Amino acid sequence: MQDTELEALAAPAGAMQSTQPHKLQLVIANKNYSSWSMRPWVALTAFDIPFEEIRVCLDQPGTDQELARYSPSGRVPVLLADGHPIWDSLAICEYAAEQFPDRGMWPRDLRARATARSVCAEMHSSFAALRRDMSMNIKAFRPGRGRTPDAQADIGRICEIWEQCLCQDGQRMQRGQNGFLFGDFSIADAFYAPVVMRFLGYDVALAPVLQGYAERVASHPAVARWVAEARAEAEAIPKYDDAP
Ligand SMILES: N[C@@H](CCC(=O)N[C@@H](CS)C(=O)NCC(=O)O)C(=O)O
Repeated sequence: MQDTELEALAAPAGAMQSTQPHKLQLVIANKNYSSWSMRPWVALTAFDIPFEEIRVCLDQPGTDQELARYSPSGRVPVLLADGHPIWDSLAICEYAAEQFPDRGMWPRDLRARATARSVCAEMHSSFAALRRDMSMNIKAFRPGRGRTPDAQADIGRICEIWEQCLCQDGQRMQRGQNGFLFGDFSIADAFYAPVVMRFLGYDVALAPVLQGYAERVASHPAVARWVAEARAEAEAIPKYDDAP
């Protein structure tokens, strides 16, 4: 069998036909409140992937109809790739990483990449108490609020993940130099960026190594741009502003 035939067999289904889309549109919600929207927006922005932003303001009279125009699930974020919808934050990042393999959105090392996918999947499927009791609200400063036992347990688990990634044996120097979970900024850091905003906004006390990481994420140009644009948003949604 020829090498090219072997490569074709090894490639994920459909990969050989994949062509770069001409037009990427990312549909998001309010930057102040939408933690799910923040993740792929930060990832695409951090890796210089050009996209048009479509912002739908949550909790308005026409919101549901507007979301239904773009999103099969009625939720955002949605990436429209030449009009084809990808309606989940992790699926969007995976799609971008496949379409732009030269950008290094995932760690290069196989085991590190597997761990990065694991911590993203855990972020995606867990931490319900943190989401409920300490909702993201970039404009607000609410020291100490929302610290229910379940939210505190989620904070503990997130700190454990960060510590494991930042301080792993044999990787400490390499990762420490770059300062992100897997050395260079990756999708994993974009996934934890909304948690960083919560930790800063609710003034969660962190060990110095984790505080340093949180500050590095907050200072990353893509994150800083999202935050600046969130602060500039005019609309306020009482349902979210009055939340814990
Ligand atoms: N698992 C989804 C969750 C998306 C989600 O819950 N999005 C919220 C916005 S932050 C939403 O669209 N809410 C619509 C609404 O509440 O009407 C993802 O990762 O994209």
